[in-house]
Amino acid sequence: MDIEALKQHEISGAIAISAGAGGLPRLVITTPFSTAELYLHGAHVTGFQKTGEPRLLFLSAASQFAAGKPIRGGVPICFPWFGPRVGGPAHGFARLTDWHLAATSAAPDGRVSVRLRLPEAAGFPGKVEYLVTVGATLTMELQVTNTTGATLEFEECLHTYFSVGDIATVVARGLKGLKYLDKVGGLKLKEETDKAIHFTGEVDRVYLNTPQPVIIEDGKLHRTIRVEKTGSNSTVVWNPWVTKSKAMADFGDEEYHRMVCVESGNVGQNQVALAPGEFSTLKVTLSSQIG
Ligand code: TA6
Repeated sequence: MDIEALKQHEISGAIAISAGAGGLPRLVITTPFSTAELYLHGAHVTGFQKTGEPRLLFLSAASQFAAGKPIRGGVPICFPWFGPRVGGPAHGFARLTDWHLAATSAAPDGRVSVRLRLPEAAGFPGKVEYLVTVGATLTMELQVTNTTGATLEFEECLHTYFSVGDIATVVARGLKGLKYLDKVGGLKLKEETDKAIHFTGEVDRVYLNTPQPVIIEDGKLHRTIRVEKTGSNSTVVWNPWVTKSKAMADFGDEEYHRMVCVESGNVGQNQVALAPGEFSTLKVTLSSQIG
C-alpha cells in the first residue's frame, strides 16, 4: 500500500500517516485529550492513551506486524466469525486484511475520526465499514450492511486488550447473574455468581445476552475503565495465564500479568442475522479515570 498516496488523508496536527512496524501503513492520531495509533492492516487500533494516564491498550512486545498475521494486542476485529473455523483463520479474515482508508476528519471539539472499509476482495458479501473516533474516550463502530438479496449471518467481536498494572489487582464487574460458556471448563454453560471477577488463573468466558457495560478496576494503577457498548449481546473475558502465554509465539511468557481482554460483540447464539437491506452497528466506547 503506497504511503504517499495515503498522505492525502493526513490532517495537520491531528493525523500523520507513515510506515509503522513491519513497514505497514500506520496512522498516528493526536487530539487535545489523547493520542492513538491505527494500522490499516486489520483496521487495527494498536494504541490509545489519554493525556496524563498510562496507555489504555495492551500491545505485546512480541507481536508480529506482517501480511497474513494478526497483530497481538490493541483491538483486533474478529469478523465474520469468532474463534476457530475449519478451513479459515481463527477469528475470521478481517484482522488479516488491509482495509481501505475511506475518510478522516477533525471536529471543532478536537475529536478525530477515521472511517475504513473492508475491501470486497476480502470475500464478505455485504458492505463493512469501521468508524474510529478518538477524543477523551475511544469509540469504535463496526457497521455491516446486507447488500445482498438473502439473509446475511455473521459473528463479530472487538477483541480489546487492556493494559493493566498487575492482573492480581484487577477485577471485572457488571456480569453477575449472566450465563456464560466457560472455555476453560470444557465449554460448560455456567452462571456468573460473583459481583467482581478476579483473575487467579486462565479465564476464557463467553457471556451471553449481555448488553450492559463492564467495569475494569485496576488496583495497581488506581484506574477504573468503563467498557460501554450498543449493538452487542456478547462479552468475552480472557486472560491466557502462564501456560497459554508460553504457547503463543507472539506473546511474552510473562505478559499475562499486564493485560486483560474484555471483548464486545455478537458471538455464538448471539450471532447477527441481517435481512436484505438491513444494517447493524456494533459500537464500543472506552473511557477511564485515575483515582
Ligand atoms: O477471546 C478469547 C479467545 O477466543 C481465546 O480463546 C484465545 O484464542 C484468544 O481469543 C486469542 O485468539 P487469537 O486467535 O488472537 O490467538
